Amino acid sequence: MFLPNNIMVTGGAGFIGSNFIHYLFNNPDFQGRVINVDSLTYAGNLENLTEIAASVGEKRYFFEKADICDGELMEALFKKYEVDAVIHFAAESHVDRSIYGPQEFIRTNIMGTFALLEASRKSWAGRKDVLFHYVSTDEVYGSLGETGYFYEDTSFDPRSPYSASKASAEHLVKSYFHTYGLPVTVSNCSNNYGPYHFPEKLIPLMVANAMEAKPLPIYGDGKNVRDWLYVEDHCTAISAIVNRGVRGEVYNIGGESEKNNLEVVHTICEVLEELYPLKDNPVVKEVSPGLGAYEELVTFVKDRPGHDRRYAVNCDKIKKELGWSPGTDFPSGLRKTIQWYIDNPGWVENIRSGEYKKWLEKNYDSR
Ligand code: NAD
Ligand code: TDX
Repeated sequence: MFLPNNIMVTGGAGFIGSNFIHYLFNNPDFQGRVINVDSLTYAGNLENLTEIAASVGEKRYFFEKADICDGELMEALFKKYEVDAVIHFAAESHVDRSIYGPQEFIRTNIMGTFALLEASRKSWAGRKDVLFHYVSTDEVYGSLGETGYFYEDTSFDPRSPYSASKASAEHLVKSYFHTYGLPVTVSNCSNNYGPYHFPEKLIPLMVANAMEAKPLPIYGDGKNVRDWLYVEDHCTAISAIVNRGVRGEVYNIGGESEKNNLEVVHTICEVLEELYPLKDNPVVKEVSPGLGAYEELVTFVKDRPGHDRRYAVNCDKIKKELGWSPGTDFPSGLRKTIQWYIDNPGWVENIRSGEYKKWLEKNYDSR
């Protein structure tokens, strides 16, 4: 049973938000409505939701092209749709972009969250049968050495403008619980991967580049560690928190799948060779006929400034208290993900030939 009826999903045209909307409509227990509020930045892609718009139609799925920083508009949408839950994904989400241009991160991630909190507080006026869920990140906790884990009570130590903006917004969300009694929950999640992942992030970038025989850029020594979570498991975790989580509480979500970047890229190359062998790849045949293995495309490049060394979350709390656990292990999740990119070449092509390409040309020439 999914309790809220009218769920505002912010950032629903992005990677995790669109997967969450798919998850909701694939779940027979959910009989409510979804209002997808997204301003369609470079990362927002309505193509992620074509099937939903077609299958669910206009009775239960609504798209509103809107900026979350516009508080008045947010309030009007609360009223129009009688919103009783907000699942707040909308954000500038890419660490590298936050290094090149932090301003939009401060605006959307901090000011946008503030505007939504205010809209919730005013519209819900003390109601307790409502929920504001903030999708935060494990990056707020900082960087780990070779051992240890992030726990829900680990002190914040953000290192990039991205993680600092997410931490700042998370503080605001918690303050609205304590000060105004706004029913909130927060989740701090590790690195997601899966379908519809924008090809600027490690896994989709490596898959898409390898398929096109382009270099696979590894930052620094490639030994930075991330804990990988299949995106569908993130959706089930959020659903558990929304339905059963204690209001005012924070839950870590992780995949219990630590890998360093070189391991990830090596596995991608291996799986790709199995699912899409070089000998059957028309682009490779044309542009790089002498290529002996996808792995030969690996190129070490300058390190990311302030590159966090290791993230690893302890997620015992959500496992014990809400009975959630990650259902997909890394090998099978990665296989499904790579197969999705092989089956959907047009999705990447549309992105790479549009806004993203223009941005890349302007900002990333030096790589
Ligand atoms: P994404 O970049 O793919 O999607 C973000 C979406 O937000 C886009 O559709 C974009 O158009 C929209 N958006 C941006 N600014 C907006 C604004 N001002 N108003 C309305 N919409 C706006 O991001 P993602 O990877 O899906 O991440 C979603 C959330 O999950 C983010 O809050 C991120 O911090 C968090 N998170 C992501 C990961 C991960 O591995 N991707 C891990 C932990 C937490
Ligand atoms: O080209 C690359 N080469 C490379 O070596 C890219 C894009 C990344 N990397 C490295 C940097 C990181 O160590 O791979 C690792 C993963 O990088 P990203 O995919 O950019 O993710 P990360 O910086 O870890 O942040 C992600 O997880 C936490 C999401 O983008 C965030 O939104 C989320 O909060």
